[in-house]
Amino acid sequence: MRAEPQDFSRVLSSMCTEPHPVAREAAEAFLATNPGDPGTYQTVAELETDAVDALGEIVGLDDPHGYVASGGTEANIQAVRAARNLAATEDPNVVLPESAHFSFRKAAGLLGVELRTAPVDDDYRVHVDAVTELADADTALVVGVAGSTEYGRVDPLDALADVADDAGALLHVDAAWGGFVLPFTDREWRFDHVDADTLTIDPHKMGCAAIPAGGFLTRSPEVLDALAVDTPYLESTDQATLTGTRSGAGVASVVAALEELWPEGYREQYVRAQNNADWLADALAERGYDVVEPELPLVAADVPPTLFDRLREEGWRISRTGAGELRVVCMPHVTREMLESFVADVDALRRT
Ligand code: 0PR
Repeated sequence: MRAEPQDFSRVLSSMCTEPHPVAREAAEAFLATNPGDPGTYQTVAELETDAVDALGEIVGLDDPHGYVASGGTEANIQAVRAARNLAATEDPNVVLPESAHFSFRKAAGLLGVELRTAPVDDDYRVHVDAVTELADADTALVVGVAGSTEYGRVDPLDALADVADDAGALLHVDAAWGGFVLPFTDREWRFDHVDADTLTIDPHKMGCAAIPAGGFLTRSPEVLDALAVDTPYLESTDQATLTGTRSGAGVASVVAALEELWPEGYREQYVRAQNNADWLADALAERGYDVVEPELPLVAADVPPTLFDRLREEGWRISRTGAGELRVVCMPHVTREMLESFVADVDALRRT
């Protein structure tokens, strides 16, 4: 094979990043292990317990239950699946913000649940009144996003917990991207602030672990029980994960990254990313573009489509929001020098 792996020097669109060197090393060492078969691959199974405990500390859970999933999609599907399996209705629905990730649409299709989508307000947070109106006795799950894919916003999670409680539904918090930056802000998103039942937090995004490493966490063992199937020919008796054979590389890299970076390394990473996002937002605003205030390290700005296309032709990996804005995610590999060079290209290309 002669292909070069990804060059990150112009990647501004991704929610993934280069893994930390210790995470890369751990991933390589555990490439041939399968935490889906803990009776055989005992070391990686023990590492997964360590990973879940460490993620529990980040999300404010003393006694966490869960596992290292393949990513946010799997974790979100599992949240819907657990809620559906626990719901006492034949016709379950899930109420979620329109800003929720498209993985919930996959979950709904797979699991036969109805999705009820609530609009967001002027600041891209879900309208709690709309959620309240959509929820009823058949609601199995209410979803809130902590760090939304397009604008990095955090929904009013406490209010959503109340709505879920009134409807007899579970609350799921999707912190797939936000989970490793929110600890360093004053936002209330953790299990010890919010009465959430399940949560997604992806080490392969801001956590600097190797792909695939997602996190599915819950406060109650009943949720995992609701996901478990019997496994007659394995040493272990049941399995709650969605996939069978899984990546031991992902699991080991989570433990390595967290040992190395939690909390100080992640704090420094957050401060640098947020400063970069604020700098880019100011630079784009100074040039007359409408910019969405970056509350977390993610910038959206309304630049003309022709400029967007020219920047892509220059090799910048940038993406667009549903509304068509330029979207830049200030991941750890995104340096100030990269952004300066990007803004220099904006200046050069907007005049042509
Ligand atoms: N939840 C949130 C809030 C997410 O942002 C994402 C992924 C997921 C769940 C799903 O995670 P996995 O992909 O690990 O299953 N976020 C977007 C995505 O990759 C990020 C994105 C969007 C990246 C648009 C690039 C882009 O052009 O789907």
